[in-house]
Amino acid sequence: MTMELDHAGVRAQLSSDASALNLVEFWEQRMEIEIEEPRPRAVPYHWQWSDIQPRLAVAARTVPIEECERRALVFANPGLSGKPYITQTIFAAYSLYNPGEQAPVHRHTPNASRFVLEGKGGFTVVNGEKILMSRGDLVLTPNGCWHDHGNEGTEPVIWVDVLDVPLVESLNATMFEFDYVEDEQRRTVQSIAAPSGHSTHLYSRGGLTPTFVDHRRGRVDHSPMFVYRWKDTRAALDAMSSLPGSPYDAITVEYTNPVSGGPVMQTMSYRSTLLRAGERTLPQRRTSSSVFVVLEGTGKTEINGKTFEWKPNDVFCAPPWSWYQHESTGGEAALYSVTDEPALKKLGLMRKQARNDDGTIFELEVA
Ligand code: GTQ
Ligand code: FE2
Repeated sequence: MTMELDHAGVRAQLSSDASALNLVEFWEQRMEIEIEEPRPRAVPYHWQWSDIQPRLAVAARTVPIEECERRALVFANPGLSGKPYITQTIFAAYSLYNPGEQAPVHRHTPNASRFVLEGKGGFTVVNGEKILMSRGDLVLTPNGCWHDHGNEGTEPVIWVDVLDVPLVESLNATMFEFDYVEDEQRRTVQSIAAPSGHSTHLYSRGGLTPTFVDHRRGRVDHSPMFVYRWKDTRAALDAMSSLPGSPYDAITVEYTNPVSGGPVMQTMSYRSTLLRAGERTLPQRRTSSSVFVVLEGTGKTEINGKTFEWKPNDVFCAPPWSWYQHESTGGEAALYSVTDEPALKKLGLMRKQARNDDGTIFELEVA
């Protein structure tokens, strides 16, 4: 037996021993570990309202609410092998409730929100506060807050749910609870315990915070204001619309916790962007992932060289570290977006870059 064979034999034995001992040889997998740039499995993708709306209508006719509890068509990013995730950290879905339907009360560790697209009469009860909503309103049901939904109107209501389900699940911290008890009885809906308009009356005027209430409204820290009205957001965007804005984000506002000034939830940041007529942002990329919902206008967004032309109620996503830039093509446009930026920031992993017209790439400050 030669030395070489010996050596090869020893190495082969090492490999099979390692495998039997549940060890992996670093040098066999280092390409999977020493990654130079983020390698998201999620891909840039766009869902058109014209494809979704008829299927939601079929689901509304044929899937009883008792069977589904929440009648949702969930975005499954084609890069994520059929998982119901729009990016590796974010879950999103279109939900439809027919008049009179109800989703039973529950709570969970994933943070959740809905952003209303159609219909009047939809409501969510969050920790005893009943919130009626209409187009463009953002309603929060953060980690640990009891919530039930319903539709007391005369037409179907449709909204977009956004949750941090995959992020929480990647940490194996998912918990859903359905055993809501009031007066020692198990209930499927909450009784109303807060005055109508509570969140709005207490918190909706920027720069003024009430001193006579406990701002903690749940098990963990989050915004005590559970609803952000589109009419307020639109008015804010309008009031800012003659300012230069940002070359990367145009006129963007973040929905903030009125007490801390920080994001409304610990893991996700919610924003609305106004693109002025013909405005085109410069390309940027971020280590966070983004989900966009078109509220007003038409436009196109280029993500990693692919162009997505959008219309109202369309949804699209930009995975981490993908270059993206927006352009309005029919007058003003308004985009609503959600990112996992607060989670990345807390972990020291948030980075942003921009690219100039001449191709130069430079770092943007992470605020
Ligand atoms: O509205 O409470 O799409 O708990 C998925 C899980 C919606 C909700 C979803 C949920 C909800
Ligand atoms: Fe929920």
